[in-house]
Amino acid sequence: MSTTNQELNNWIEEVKELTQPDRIHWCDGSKEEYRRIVQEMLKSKQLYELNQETHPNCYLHRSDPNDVARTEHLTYVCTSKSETAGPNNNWMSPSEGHEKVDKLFAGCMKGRTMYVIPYCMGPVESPYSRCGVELTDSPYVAINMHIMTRMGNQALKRIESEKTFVKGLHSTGDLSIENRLIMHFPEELSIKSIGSGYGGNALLGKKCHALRIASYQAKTEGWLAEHMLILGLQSPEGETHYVAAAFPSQCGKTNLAMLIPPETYKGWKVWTVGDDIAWMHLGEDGRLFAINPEAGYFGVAPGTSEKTNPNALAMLQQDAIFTNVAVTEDNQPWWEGLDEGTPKTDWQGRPFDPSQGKAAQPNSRFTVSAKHCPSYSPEAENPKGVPISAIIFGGRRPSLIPLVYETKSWEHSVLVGASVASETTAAATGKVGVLRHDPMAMKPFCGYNFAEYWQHWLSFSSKSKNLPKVFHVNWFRQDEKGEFMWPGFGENIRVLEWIIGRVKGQAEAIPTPIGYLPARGAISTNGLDVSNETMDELCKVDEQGWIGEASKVRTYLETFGTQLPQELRDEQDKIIKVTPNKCPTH
Ligand code: SAT
Ligand code: MN
Repeated sequence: MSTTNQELNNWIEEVKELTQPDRIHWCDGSKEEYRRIVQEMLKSKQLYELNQETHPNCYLHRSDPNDVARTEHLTYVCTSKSETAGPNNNWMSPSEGHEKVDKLFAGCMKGRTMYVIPYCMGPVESPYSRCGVELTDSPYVAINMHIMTRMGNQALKRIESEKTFVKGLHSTGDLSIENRLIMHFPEELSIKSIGSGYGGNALLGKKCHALRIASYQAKTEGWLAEHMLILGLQSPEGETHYVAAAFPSQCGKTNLAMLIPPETYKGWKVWTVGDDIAWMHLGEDGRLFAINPEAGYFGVAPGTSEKTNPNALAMLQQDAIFTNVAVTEDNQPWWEGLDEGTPKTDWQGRPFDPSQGKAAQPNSRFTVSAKHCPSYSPEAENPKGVPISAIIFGGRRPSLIPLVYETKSWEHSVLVGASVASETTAAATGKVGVLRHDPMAMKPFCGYNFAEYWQHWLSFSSKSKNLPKVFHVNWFRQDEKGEFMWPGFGENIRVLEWIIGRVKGQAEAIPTPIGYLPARGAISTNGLDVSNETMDELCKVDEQGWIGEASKVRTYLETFGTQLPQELRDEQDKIIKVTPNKCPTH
């Protein structure tokens, strides 16, 4: 097969010469193709069949044990000037980047098949969607891209008429960390990734394209590419408000996006538009409209249960790929947090022995089509996107940060987004549980200098008077005993209700220096085992604590030097006169 797009043909020829694959397979995106690749992978033991009675069409993939998460220290943004990438990215010049990575690509596909995967991020009919082509020697990537994107013929057709696409070259290489590099060339709209088969490093449509490359494009074109879930909250009166929320990886985006209201919230319903990425454009009326560029979920398995996310459990009963989970005696997928079953084999295929660690890898994942989610919103297919009433930022913060507060202005919102910090998780290699700055939950994903990114966010207030209200939430506050103070999960709808109440000008709030906090009783605790004292504690401002927090944030922001937008300093000074560098950084 080939295409009428000469640029694509030429590029494939170049890559063929460099990587020397034995065969080339053009993906058409059909169900038959998916089944064929699965069959081949079963034969070569890259996939294992799970219990087909309980989990029809579900398969297990086991990664190389040193390839189970994103490797941020091997991820680069290669731009002609280092300032473009900024202190928030690892930088290399494009010429050095190509040279280093091409050496690793030389001959790497010998004996392998190269899959050509044309894909479209977003509904194929949407003017906001963007296409790419991933060339990969990984059949695991091919079947995951089948689920995660609109791919094959439909995408190729759009590429042929649109004539532009992001070029993504991927190979698992030898899977060794020494020979792993994830390189982005935003100025050339291209990606080169080698040495890892893991989701965020290898499914190039996701973080590499839809966040790093897209954020760079979004800046020049006047829109936003964000690490945000999108949900619709429908009230008993039938009114639906859409909300976009940014939390770092493994902080519950998927659970919030698929929330099922508790008994006390009869008549309420959450619709899932997306669980990880939002592309937002200003509409004619000045509202922000969001599309989910993805077509599936690549979610964290551990902790997913009947209590935390029953919708996810339901959608994982069929047609799912599980990566690095454990299996039970009767061959069902298993992970820590599930109420039923016991693991017989751990994620590395060994008989489960608790002394060797957890049964499922802490960053084990599922891949499943968005359409299988019982709360999937038909609006996810709307080419115009959904209008966003509220944006929420959040992170894992055991202390200080209240359950929820609303910002005072758009400028303050950008400061609050830029100030997001969170404890690290197993989604990236490195130590877990360390507090790190993660502005807008984009630290690992912003394809250019954060200082310019904040400037870009600030610019929206001059373009529209109809922007969403902005909030910060924290589901993870702990008491002195280390117990979570807020029940979270389905009960988070109480906070969403207050947020939408604020949007409608109905819910009560108290102005404080850090923003508007819920008035006493404004968040319903009806039917909840949370005392008034706990609610007071969750919704109070600890002034001394905030002075320390602001000081740490300022020290971090000042690392961006003269490029840091003055508005952010001014906003902080409005809250408290901050002296940076007095406190040690996080
Ligand atoms: O990077 S992944 O997309 O694989 C998962 C995550 O960290 O959100
Ligand atoms: Mn994510």
